[in-house]
Amino acid sequence: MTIRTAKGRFISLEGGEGAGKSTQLRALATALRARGLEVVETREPGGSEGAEAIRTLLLTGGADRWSPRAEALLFAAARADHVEKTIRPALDRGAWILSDRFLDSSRAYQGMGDLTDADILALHRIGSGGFLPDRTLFLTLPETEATARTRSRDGDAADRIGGRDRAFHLAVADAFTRFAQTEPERVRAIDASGDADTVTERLLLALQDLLP
Ligand code: T5A
Repeated sequence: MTIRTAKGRFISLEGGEGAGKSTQLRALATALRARGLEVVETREPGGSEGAEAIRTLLLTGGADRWSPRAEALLFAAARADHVEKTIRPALDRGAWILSDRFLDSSRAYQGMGDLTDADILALHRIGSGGFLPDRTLFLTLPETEATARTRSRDGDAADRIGGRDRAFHLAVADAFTRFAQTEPERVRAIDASGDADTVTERLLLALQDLLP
C-alpha cells in the first residue's frame, strides 16, 4: 500500500503597490482550500509575532528613520523570524503557505541602491539559510492602473516605503521583471489587469504543475 504524505508548498506573491497581491492572496487561499489543502495566509514584513513588531518599525515614521543598510537588515531579521516561526513549521506539516511579499521584495526595494542584489542574497543566506519559495507570482499592472487602485482605497496616504517617488517604484517594477526573466522556473510574471476572478484564474494556471 502506498502512503501519500501531503507535500507543503511555499508560494510568494510579489509586485508593486496596488497590484492586487492581498486581494489575490485571499482568493487563491479560498480556491486552494476548496481543493482540500491546508492553507496558511501570511505577509511580509510580518507573519510572526516578532516580525509584525519589526513591520511597525519599518513602515512608520519619517522617510529617513532608517539608513538603507539598517532597513535591509531589519527586513532580513523579520524574514528570519517569519521563516523559522511560521513558514517552516507549516511546510513541515504539509500546508500550502501563501505569503504577500517575501525575499524578492527586499531584492527589488533594498537591493538596487546602497546595497546590491548580492548583498541582499547574502543577508538572506545568513538570516534564513537562503530559503526560497517553490513559486513566486509577480503581479504586473501598468503604473497608472496601480495608482488608481491605491488612490481609490487610500487617497494620498502611503506608508514610509510606498510613499517614495515614481522613479523608485519604476525601478522596483524593472527589478521584478528581471527576476522573472532570469529565474523563469520560480518567478512567473502574471498580468494583474482585468477583474479579480480572471486574475485568480491566471494565478491558478501558474500553479497547476505544483498542485496535487
Ligand atoms: N517592502 C516589503 C520592502 O521594501 N522590502 C521588503 O522586503 C518587503 C517584504 C509593504 C511595504 O514594504 C515594502 C514594500 C511596501 O512598500 P504593505 O502595506 O504590505 O507594504 O503593502 P503592499 O504590499 O504595497 O500592498 P498594497 O496593499 O498597497 O497593494 P496590494 O496588496 O498589491 O493590492 P490590494 O489587493 O490591496 O488591492 C489594492 C486595491 O485595488 C483593489 C482592491 O480592492 C484594493 O482597493 N483591487 C482591484 N480593483 C480592480 N480590479 C482588480 N482586479 C483589483 N484587485 C484589487
